[in-house]
Parts: sequence; C-alpha cells; structure tokens
Amino acid sequence: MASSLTTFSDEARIALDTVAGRATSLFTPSLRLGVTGLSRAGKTVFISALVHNLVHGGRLPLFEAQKSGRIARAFLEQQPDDAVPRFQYEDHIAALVDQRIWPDSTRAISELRLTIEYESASGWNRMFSAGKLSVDIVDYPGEWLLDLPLLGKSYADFSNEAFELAALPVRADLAREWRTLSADASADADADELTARRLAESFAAYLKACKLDERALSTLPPGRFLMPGDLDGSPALTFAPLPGLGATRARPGSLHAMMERRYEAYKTHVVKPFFREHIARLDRQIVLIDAMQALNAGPAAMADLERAVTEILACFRPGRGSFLTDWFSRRIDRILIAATKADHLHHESHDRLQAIVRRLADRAIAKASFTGAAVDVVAMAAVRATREGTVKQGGETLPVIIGTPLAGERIGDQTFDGNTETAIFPGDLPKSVDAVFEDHRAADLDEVDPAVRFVRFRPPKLERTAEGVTLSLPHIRLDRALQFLIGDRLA
Ligand SMILES: Nc1nc2c(ncn2[C@@H]2O[C@H](COP(=O)(O)OP(=O)(O)OP(=O)(O)O)[C@@H](O)[C@H]2O)c(=O)[nH]1
Ligand SMILES: [Mg+2]
Repeated sequence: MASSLTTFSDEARIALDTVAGRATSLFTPSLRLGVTGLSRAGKTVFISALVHNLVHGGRLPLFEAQKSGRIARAFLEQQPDDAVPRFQYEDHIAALVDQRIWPDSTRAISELRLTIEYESASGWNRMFSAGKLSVDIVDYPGEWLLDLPLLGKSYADFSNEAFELAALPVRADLAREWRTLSADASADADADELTARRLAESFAAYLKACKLDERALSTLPPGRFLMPGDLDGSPALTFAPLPGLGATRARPGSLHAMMERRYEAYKTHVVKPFFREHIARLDRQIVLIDAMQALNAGPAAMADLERAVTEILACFRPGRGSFLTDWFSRRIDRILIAATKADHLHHESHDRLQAIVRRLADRAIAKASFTGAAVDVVAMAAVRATREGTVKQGGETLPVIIGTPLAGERIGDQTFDGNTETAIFPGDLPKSVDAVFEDHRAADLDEVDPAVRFVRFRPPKLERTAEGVTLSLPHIRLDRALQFLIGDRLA
C-alpha cells in the first residue's frame, strides 16, 4: 500500500514539474502566424518587411508595443519544425535592400521563427510572464489552401463546378480546348490510361492559362495541378472533371470510376496531410490579396478575387457542419485580409482601397457564413517603393507618386530603363465602392474600363543615417497589420 502511494506522489510531482517548467523560462509562449495569398500576392515581401522592421526597430507608430518602447529586441531563432524548409529571410533582404530587386517567386511552404523580448505593459503580467514571444511565421501558397474545400466535395460536385466556372465569359476561351476534349469523353466508357492522361493534361493546361492570363483569374483548384512538387505524373494528379455527372454511381471499371478514385486519392494523400500538419496548427492568419491587379483588370477579376476570398474564409470556418472542425487543435481567432502594394496609389486613395477590401471581405464573410474569428481588413504596402509629390499641369496641381519603374515597364510610348525616377499620376480609385464591383459578365470584356492603371516600381533606395546605418524598409500601414496580428500578445 505504502509503496504504491509513494509512486503515486512521485508521478504527481513529475506532472507538477512539467507544468511549472512550462510556466517559466523553459517554455516561451509561441504564436503561429499563417501567411497566405495567391501566387504573386506579396507573401514573401510581406514577411521579409515585417521581420526587417521588427529586427531593426523600424518606424511602427501604430504598433503599440514598439511605439511605447517596450520591445527590448527581436531576433531570429531556429524554427520548431525540422522538416519544413526555412523561409530564406537573408536572401530576400539581400535582394530587396542591396540589389533593389524583388525576391524570387517561392513555390512551396516555408517557416521562420522570430522571437520578441518585451516588457509587459501591466505590472501584473510583468510579474508572471517571461516577456518573450516566439512568432512562428508559416508562408504557404493560397492555391494549396483552396484545395481544402475539395474535402467537402464529391467528385461529381467538383466536376460540375469546374464546368460551370469554365463556362464563365472570362474563362470560356481559355477552356475551349479542354471542354471540346471532355465533350468527346464518355464517363461510362471503359477506363483508359491514355484518355485519363490526355484529359488531365488538357485540364492542367487550362488552369495554367487562367493563372497566366492578364485578366488575373484567381480560383483554380486543384492547387497541385499548378504546383505539383514531387507528385508530378502520379495517378493522384492524373484526373480531370467529367461532364454531365448526375447522382448515379460510377460503373466499376469505367473512366468515371477511375477518375473518381484518383480524385479521392488526391484528397487523402495531398490535401488532408497538408491541412493537418500545417493549417490546423495556426493561431492567426493573414490573407494577402492583390487588389491592385484585380482593379486594374476590371470587375470580372474583382468578382473572381471575391470568390477566392470566400473560399479561403470557408477553409477557416470552425463549428458544426464544417468538415474541418475536428482537425483544429488550436483555433484561429484573428484573420486579416490585406490588400498590399497600396504604394501604387496616392495616399488620398488608400482609404478608398481599404473600403473596397472591406466590401469584398464583408461579402465573402456573408457568402461563406463565416463566424468564429475576428476578421479585419487593411490596405497597406509591406514595402513602399514610392514617394509622394505634386506636379503642376495647366494651372492644375496633380497628386503624383514618384518611384523608379522596373526596366521594361511602359507608359504610353515611353519604355523605362530601370534607373530613371519618374513622377506618375496613378489615377484615383472611384469614390463609389460599387463601381469596381459592377457585374459586367455579359458585357464585352474589352470595353470595361479598369479603375486604375499602374506600372511596377523597383524597391526603394534605403536612406542612411549620418552614422551610415541603413534604416529599415519603408512601408504603409504594416504597423497596423502587426498590431492586429500580434499586438494583443505583447500587452
Ligand atoms: N510596390 C510594391 N510591390 C510589391 C509589394 N509587395 C509585393 N510587390 C510586388 O509583387 C511581387 C510579388 O511579391 P512576392 O512577395 O514575391 O509574392 P508571393 O506571394 O510571395 O509570390 P509567390 O512566391 O510567387 O507565390 C513582387 O515581385 C513585387 O513586384 C509592395 O509592398 N509594394
Ligand atoms: Mg513567395
């Protein structure tokens, strides 16, 4: 009896030790921040600028902990997950700061741990917390995230939706070849590898064409058809939607049955593990959107962007009726939808851009019946590539932005060399938010006038202090984004 009692209290002490260890220095509180967005949305630039500004004590007046001088230091540490590629911060900063070129496209998931030492604002917290927070930043392609809704869709749902989307005026011409090929395929015919491959290749070619298209189409599952990684050519990637599928079950041995099995394999072997290992562990999420490009491309692209944001939000929706609920070990409690690249507009238009994003987010929240996390929006520039000025023209004073257009960019018949600074009148966003969302589906796409036109600029030249210290990267409202995403954890 006595001995078993001893054992019991030993165990109790071990358990207590573990708890105590976690509460003190052995355990630094951490926060997992997911950064996503469709390709070229600005994920890499955002993470690089965020880390650079924190590590170098950048100007962040809207980030309370920094403004009140409570951040002692911020530094990079080893990331917790050894099997995930590291976010190559140093390379990206070297490109941005030293060479003044934008970092290369990154096509997979990566991770970085940034640890912040701070002094808590409240005396009570100062007594009980170590004043240390590790932010694990996870950069992953939005295209992969958009696969998650597939988990709740049968092969027939997926097929029917794919054909519906392909019939929209913005996509119809890009989808023509694939649709013609599909029309000849019979779902009930005997399964045939060559037919499956031809259909899959044609379908993938259509998705890629949408991605490259200047009309900036954004929703394109399955994500691995665009970025296959090491799965290229495997059966899990050799499927395509089939037309006219009803509720009838596939005949064993048919093309329908073969495609359906591969679609299910894609979900089991690609989509589920990605979600379980990465998305389900997030605490906070920022979704970057390229609203500038969509505005530039017109209302059809805006509608497409809205569809993408709706689907993305649906992925984070917890609660009953969501097929993802059980997987959330932690729960995402804040989501920021951020339109980056606002430095292409004069500041007078920044609030209008934010209003446009707000409208887009509100509609997406309503459509996705989204609840569970606080959602905010911001119009920002992670890296501000322009300055502002005015130009007098014919007695009128015009607000302009000044920057170095990338080599090869054009305005009218002028082509830029990549070294010349130029003042540009970017145009104003319309006062009425509605104007940019007007549905022109039936109209001839070429007749729709975009709200703004812009050229792309090189990253800015960084100023140096008298002592020769390089200042941190300039930005627009990056501090507001930071405050929403991590500010409360440094209180
Ligand atoms: N002016 C300006 N341009 C930006 C900003 N952020 C991104 N860009 C532009 O957008 C491009 C894409 O940015 P990235 O950060 O590489 O985008 P990404 O989402 O990581 O793209 P992938 O890695 O291809 O998925 C850059 O090459 C820049 O041209 C910004 O804050 N200001
Ligand atoms: Mg990237």
